[in-house]
Amino acid sequence: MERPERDAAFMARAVELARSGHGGTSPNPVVGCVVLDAAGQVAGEGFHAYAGGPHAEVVALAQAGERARGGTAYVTLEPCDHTGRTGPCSGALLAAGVARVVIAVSDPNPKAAGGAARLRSHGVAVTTGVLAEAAERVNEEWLTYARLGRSHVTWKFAATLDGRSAAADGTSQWITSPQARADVHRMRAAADAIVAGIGTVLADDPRLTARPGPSPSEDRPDGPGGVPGAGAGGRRVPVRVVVDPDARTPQSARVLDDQAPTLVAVADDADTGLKADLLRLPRHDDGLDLRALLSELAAREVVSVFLEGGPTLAGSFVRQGLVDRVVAYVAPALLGSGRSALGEAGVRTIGELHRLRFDEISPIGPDVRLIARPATH
Ligand code: AOF
Ligand code: ZN
Repeated sequence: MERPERDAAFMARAVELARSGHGGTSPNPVVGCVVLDAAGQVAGEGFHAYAGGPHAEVVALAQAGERARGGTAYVTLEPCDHTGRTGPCSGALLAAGVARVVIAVSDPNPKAAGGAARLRSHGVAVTTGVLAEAAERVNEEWLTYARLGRSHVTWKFAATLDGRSAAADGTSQWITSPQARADVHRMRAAADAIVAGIGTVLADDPRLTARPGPSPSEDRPDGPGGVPGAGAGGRRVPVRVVVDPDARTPQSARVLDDQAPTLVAVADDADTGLKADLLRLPRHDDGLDLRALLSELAAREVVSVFLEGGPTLAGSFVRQGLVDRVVAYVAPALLGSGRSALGEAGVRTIGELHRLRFDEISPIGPDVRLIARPATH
């Protein structure tokens, strides 16, 4: 029997469970699952914690044991129907005797999809699309990667209330608070790649490494920095990517140290003797074809990109329509003249402005964190 309000409430819990896996599952999705017994009581909960680990459904079913028989499973992503790193969840749900499965979002991965159809063909009642928006949001990086075959891009910047990221003389230290910088580190550590432009590498010589906690003395203010270290659960260290069309990265740049892998993206006609892992890409406008960059990164299982460092590069990403999420840390301060957070973004007249939507507004210490997405997303 369908009960929309109850369904939404249990799916909301499954979305929360999925969120617990965030930052650890790449290149796999975040997935949450709640299993009810036949009487409608919660019998098991689970989430996917790391690629290669048990799927959310399997974790929740194990907890429920025999109580799953005749019960209902709520899953944020269509149960898989394949044997990849682990066995098919459709089969596990059938073996457990679950009578009904409620799904938020269909699986866009052609290798794994088909779980809903298999369950239905075995007489299980299947409801889809429940709380789809929230389940899309929690898994947005992976869904972008799986649907579009490119990495998902978060552009992060810190600025004053009047939108400046550096003073007129180029200094930019400590626009935002230590709390905001700690928050940036948490976000950065959850990404698979940290991307900066050659301008930032030449101006600031950042390490572009990520680690979980704040360490202001080692840190750069609002640009990348910090000491290396893996995030939770021994996950991969984010790969560092320098967008450097003309191969101007100095061999001595800190981004080329041995603390994390680094890719230097150069134009396919760039002439260079740089000893580094080079990624050759077509040119586009004044820079590189960034869509090609994101496809190449996706081929290397980079699901999520954290873009920082450089208004010029950020402008190119915006111009090429490749920013999926903007995270802005805004300090209650004014600079007036100074460098804008965003460079040339292809807007000639007001009708061409890039319209976004604010999705989250959170105070962080004395600052504000704004999360916005393109109005079309
Ligand atoms: C997950 N966790 O909880 C669910 C997934 O490589 P595998 O065998 O782990 O399979 C990965 C695919 O399984 C993944 O791309 C997605 O399509 C599907 N569902 N994956 O990692 C889960 N339910
Ligand atoms: Zn599965």
